[in-house]
Amino acid sequence: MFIQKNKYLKDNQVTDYSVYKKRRHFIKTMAGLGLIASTGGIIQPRSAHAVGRFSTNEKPTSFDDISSYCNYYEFGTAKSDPKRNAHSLVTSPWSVVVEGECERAGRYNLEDLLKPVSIEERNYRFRCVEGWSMVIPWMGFPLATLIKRMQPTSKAKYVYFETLLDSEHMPGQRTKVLDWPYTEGLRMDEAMNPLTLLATGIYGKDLLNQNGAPLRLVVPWKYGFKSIKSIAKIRFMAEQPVNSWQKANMTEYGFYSNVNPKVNHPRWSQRKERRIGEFRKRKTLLFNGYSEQVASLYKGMDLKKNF
Ligand SMILES: Nc1nc2c(c(=O)[nH]1)N[C@H]1C(S)=C(S)[C@@H](COP(=O)(O)O)O[C@H]1N2
Ligand SMILES: [Mo]
Repeated sequence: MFIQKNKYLKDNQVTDYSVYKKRRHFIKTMAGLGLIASTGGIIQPRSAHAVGRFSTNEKPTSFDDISSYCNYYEFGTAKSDPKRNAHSLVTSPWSVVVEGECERAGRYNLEDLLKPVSIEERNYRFRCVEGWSMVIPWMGFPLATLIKRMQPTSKAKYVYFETLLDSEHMPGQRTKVLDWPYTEGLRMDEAMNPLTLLATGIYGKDLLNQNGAPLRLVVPWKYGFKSIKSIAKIRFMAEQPVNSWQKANMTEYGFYSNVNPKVNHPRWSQRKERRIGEFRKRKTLLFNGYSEQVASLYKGMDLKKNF
């Protein structure tokens, strides 16, 4: 049972996990009957709205799987390592440095960064480059909200992200598996797309450290490694940044990393995926099923070259 609520939710948006599950069932039933409009009590219009507008109604992966089967190399390279090791990460106090091509550069306390935003709930498909996928009920807010507030200049064409550099509390950083800190980047129009979230929670609960507390990126049409965890720095840039996995292996990992069943990884196919908790593989969908929202971003681009 998860009684700890997401700190960044307003009180009237809070539910615990058991209520959450009942509510989801109720929302689905009501939506099915066309009765969603006039419900009271714990059902938030916001949730119903979010479910309709951005969320998949596929069954969410269990909280246990989402928080046990992780990739967070700062805490080890095995899927089970982050859950075991990430307790050493200190997430409070937390601040985010904003720098580069913007008018509002500075160091922001997380509380100040989140105070004016409205946290939403969105079930997104999450597809890893290694061939597995999940459906995750994220809590978060659009990255676009933060970007607008920082007032990027006309030179800002890309947004770059960095995780904390702290080998004392991130034991994986004492090894050389990646060039630390972990970095990522998006083109400005990708960053501004309404699907792109900064997440603060999962299943109505604060993010656990292994899932990227206290603040992480979620880009649902891209492979999982683009969704950088525990963000400590955001930089507005004129040039395209290099991300950690590109740096590690340029031939295997690109800047765009859009989910695409027709563009294989050099060492394995990307045509199918295994949803965690299921046995039979599913066919992978172009842009992870989000074509309607994002295909226009890549019009005229060769997605085989820009992998
Ligand atoms: N800082 C940091 N962010 C990271 C990673 C990492 O190793 N370090 N791994 C990435 C990869 S490869 C994936 S698949 C997702 C996994 O997110 P999850 O463990 O919350 O499912 O996080 C991404 N973000
Ligand atoms: Mo990944």
